Amino acid sequence: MQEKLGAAHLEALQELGAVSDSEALRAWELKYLGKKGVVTELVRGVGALPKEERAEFGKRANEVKQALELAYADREQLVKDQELARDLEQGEIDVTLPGRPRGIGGLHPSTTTLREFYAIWAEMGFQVFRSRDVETDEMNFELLNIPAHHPARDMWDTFHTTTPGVVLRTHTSPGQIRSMRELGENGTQPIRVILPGMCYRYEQVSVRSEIQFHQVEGVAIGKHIHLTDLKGTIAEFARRMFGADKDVRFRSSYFPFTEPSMEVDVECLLCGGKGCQMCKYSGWLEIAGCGMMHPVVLQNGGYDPREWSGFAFGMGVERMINLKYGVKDIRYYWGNDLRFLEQF
Ligand code: FA5
Repeated sequence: MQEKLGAAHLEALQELGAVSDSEALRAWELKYLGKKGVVTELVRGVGALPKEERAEFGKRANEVKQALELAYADREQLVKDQELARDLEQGEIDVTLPGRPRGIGGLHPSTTTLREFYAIWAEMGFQVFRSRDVETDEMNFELLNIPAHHPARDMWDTFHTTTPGVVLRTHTSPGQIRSMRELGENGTQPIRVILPGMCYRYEQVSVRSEIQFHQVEGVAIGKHIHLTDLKGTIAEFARRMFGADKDVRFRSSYFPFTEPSMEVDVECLLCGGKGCQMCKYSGWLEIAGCGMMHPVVLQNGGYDPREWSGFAFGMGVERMINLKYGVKDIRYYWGNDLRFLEQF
């Protein structure tokens, strides 16, 4: 076996020295190092040797294999260089051809849409306030008028961390409390902010629902803010976002942190209100939850609800992109499929 190995080594090196093109190179690799190659078979044959010879032979066989692999890599480089030189000489490569363009990447549709949001809301007097993704249970629920064990907690399936009382925010609403406390100067200043960010829910992923998605929250606090201000503001946003000809409607709803609470629908962008698959034949598409801020929440933010009032809203960004561009499956956003992402 040792002699066979030595002979195979020599023969392989000699043959490799004569190889001058890629085809012959591939054939050589198959013959010596392939699955059924000479050297591979020899290595495999170690089991047939007497026990005391196996270790020595195994070691030597590996050395030969490694040496041949190295020699192959060297030859491969040489053959490639020679082939390129030959092609250039024969004019098979046209060096005057323009180079292949390299993709430069682009912005994610959520990012471009968020930027669209910022521009529209900035024109309407709202500044961006950033709030954290990892929240306390107190901010995410309790201070928003959702005490422990309150049945409304079921509205938000929560990712808990290993630290008790610390969760991934299920919505951007905890930013209501943070913005009031940070910007309100102990409940003495009016505020008008939007709070964009990623939210996380322990939900069954489906065509409509992801476990992470962006929301944009809005908060306006002042001394004479009424329901009409909320309706006018949201309707104006929808007109700027989806087109001036689109109708908007408000439906009564329930959120523990607003009273009264509403959901906002915009006329279906696909069928213009006639009814289609996208709007489930209702003619309307939901774009936001909103309402007048609950007195308890205002108080938790440092404001006296007898003097101050405000409104808040929360919009789902990816669902809104779905509506705008007729995207049928929310899972595309984090699927990293370039065929989808490159369309934006
Ligand atoms: C809320 O999260 C409230 N915090 C909104 C709010 C804010 C109401 C301020 C009143 C005042 P809701 O759970 O409905 O509400 O979510 C708001 C929006 O987030 C939905 O309309 C939807 O567009 C989006 N959304 C909710 N869950 C998902 C999900 N799993 N995947 C993608 N988008 C979602």
